[in-house]
Amino acid sequence: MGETRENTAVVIVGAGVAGLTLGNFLLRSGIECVILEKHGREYVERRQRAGAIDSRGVRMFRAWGLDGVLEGDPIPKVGNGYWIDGKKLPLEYGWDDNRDSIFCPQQVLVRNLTDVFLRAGGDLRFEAADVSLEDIDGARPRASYRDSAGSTRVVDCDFIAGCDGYHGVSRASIPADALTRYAHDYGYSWLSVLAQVPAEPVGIAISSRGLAGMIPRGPNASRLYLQCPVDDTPAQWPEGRVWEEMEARFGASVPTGRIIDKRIVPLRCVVFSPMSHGRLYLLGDAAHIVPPMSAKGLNLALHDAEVLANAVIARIQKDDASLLDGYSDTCLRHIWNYQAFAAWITELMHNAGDASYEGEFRKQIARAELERQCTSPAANKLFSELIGGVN
Ligand code: RFL
Repeated sequence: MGETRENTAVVIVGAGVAGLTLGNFLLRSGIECVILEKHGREYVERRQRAGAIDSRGVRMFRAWGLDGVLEGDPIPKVGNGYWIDGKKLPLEYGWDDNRDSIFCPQQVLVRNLTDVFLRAGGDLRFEAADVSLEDIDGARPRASYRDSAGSTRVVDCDFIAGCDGYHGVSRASIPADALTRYAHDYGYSWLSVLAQVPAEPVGIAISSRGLAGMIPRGPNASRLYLQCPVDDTPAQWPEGRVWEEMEARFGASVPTGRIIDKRIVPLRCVVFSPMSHGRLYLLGDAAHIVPPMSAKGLNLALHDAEVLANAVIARIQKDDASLLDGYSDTCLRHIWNYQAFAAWITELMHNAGDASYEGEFRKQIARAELERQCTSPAANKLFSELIGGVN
């Protein structure tokens, strides 16, 4: 098979939320880019994961004239509830008063971003196999891959955006000694379940059996979360056990439905620093992981995409490299801020329930803090602003 050689300004590896958002921002700004995605379109658009776009993310899409990407498969406007030991918390101050944040299933956002990008003439190549990045330290790095016909293609560019998630090739292309990995494991996992059932009740249950959550992902789809030991496997959670445990932790009846996916997600924080090397820039899960309790992973990916888009635009259109030079520092400041929030809320919600991990003393502290959050307007303001991403 032959080899095709091409040129572009930016190669984006990965058509997830970070890659597609960046691609759309660049395309709207007249900057050429090619997105390389290893999976097929159908697979990418069906992957159900996150569902909450925080206030900052919603305002960002509005500012770029792209708020239409948040529409589709509407989820009824629902307020979150919180249960402790089977009793619903009487919230004197609501936790969801960050007005702009919305529920938007990740696959809806990905589908819409893909449509908008392709309609605007964007170059998005699915089923790009064996992507490899070369000369990332040089003036003209390149990405090579095999297309679906088996031909090798090489794309030379000015910059590469590594948006290919935690297990992608981008970060692995950086010499290991050039990156520092900061990580923390919480010592427990979530069984994450996707079920064909409307979310009812909606919210988080704190119980001595462990945390549970039920969050809408569409009119007839929900994500269920059940805290479990790190060495649990999905096979240890047959359907009947999932529904029984949900009811026991919520202390309320939960409608049952078909379970379509079950996986164990360890709760951990990871940050790689710096987030760039030569002309390769890391975005989203390729550079950091936050525990799902914080619902910030997707939102951090959106932030990275906007920071890099503005930096590349300044570099190409105004010959100003300062934003690109500061890309890693700018993102890391925001990421550590969100990591601080993620650590706080993860420990608060889990310590208040099953004391077997952190002990009774931490449990009582967490319960006192929860009560303060529910009854103190000052504490609640802090919480709302953090969860709304207003900081
Ligand atoms: P993505 O979305 O994983 O996209 C990466 C893309 O790169 C492709 N890829 C490659 N392409 C080419 N060559 C390669 N070698 C490649 N390797 C991979 C992949 O196919 C994919 O298309 O990463 P991105 O863009 O950084 O976005 C990150 C978010 O997806 C992630 O942080 C969130 O889903 C995390 N997350 C949540 N975040 C929130 O903000 N709110 C939530 O409520 C929330 N819930 C969740 C979550 C993650 C979950 N899982 C699966 C761990 C719930 C769950 C269950």
